[in-house]
Amino acid sequence: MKLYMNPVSPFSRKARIVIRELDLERLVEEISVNPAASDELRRVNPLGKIPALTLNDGSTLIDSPVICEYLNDLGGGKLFPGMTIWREVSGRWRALTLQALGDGIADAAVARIYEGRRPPELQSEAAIHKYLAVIARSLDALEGARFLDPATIGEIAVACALGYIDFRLPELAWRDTRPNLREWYDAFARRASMQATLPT
Ligand SMILES: N[C@@H](CCC(=O)N[C@@H](CS)C(=O)NCC(=O)O)C(=O)O
Repeated sequence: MKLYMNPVSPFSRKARIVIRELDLERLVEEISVNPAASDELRRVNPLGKIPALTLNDGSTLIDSPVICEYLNDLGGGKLFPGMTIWREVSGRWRALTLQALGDGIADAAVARIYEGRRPPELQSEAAIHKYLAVIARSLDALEGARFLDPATIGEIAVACALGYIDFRLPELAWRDTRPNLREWYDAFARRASMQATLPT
């Protein structure tokens, strides 16, 4: 299998963490691409986005939640809690909603960075303000969130979003006003899978 990714992309990082958490490294070749300039990526993913995972039968999976759930199934993981009569059903929806919140923060952070790369006369202050407001509101919500151990895809998605903000938007200084989130993230960031996938 080939994972089209980039070492800075928070969505790619989710898949790369799942691969490492479930010891799937020898099954997946990671191919670093620039999504803005890779014809090969556009051939496998018409959206031109990373991550994309090509399977050995020639098919392709796109969108990090889909790719991560496939990898979780392949590795027999528990990162996506199931819905059985034995298990608390809400566990699955909590994990998926936390993933959606983490991905939404990453979406807003990536959009803010892309906006800043446009020619100054085309940049929209209103758009940047909106992206930053989404990030701030969502981080405030996470300050009151309950994070689980063992972690799920929700915890992984939030950690990838925070790692991206640290890398690209350190001026947000999100730790200053969110001590609970800081304490959880700083411990989570010590995991081997997080250390092996630091944005570079
Ligand atoms: N919902 C997608 C988002 C993926 C995404 O936005 N990836 C960015 C890089 S971090 C990208 O490929 N951007 C290129 C573009 O939008 O043209 C996912 O979860 O995989």
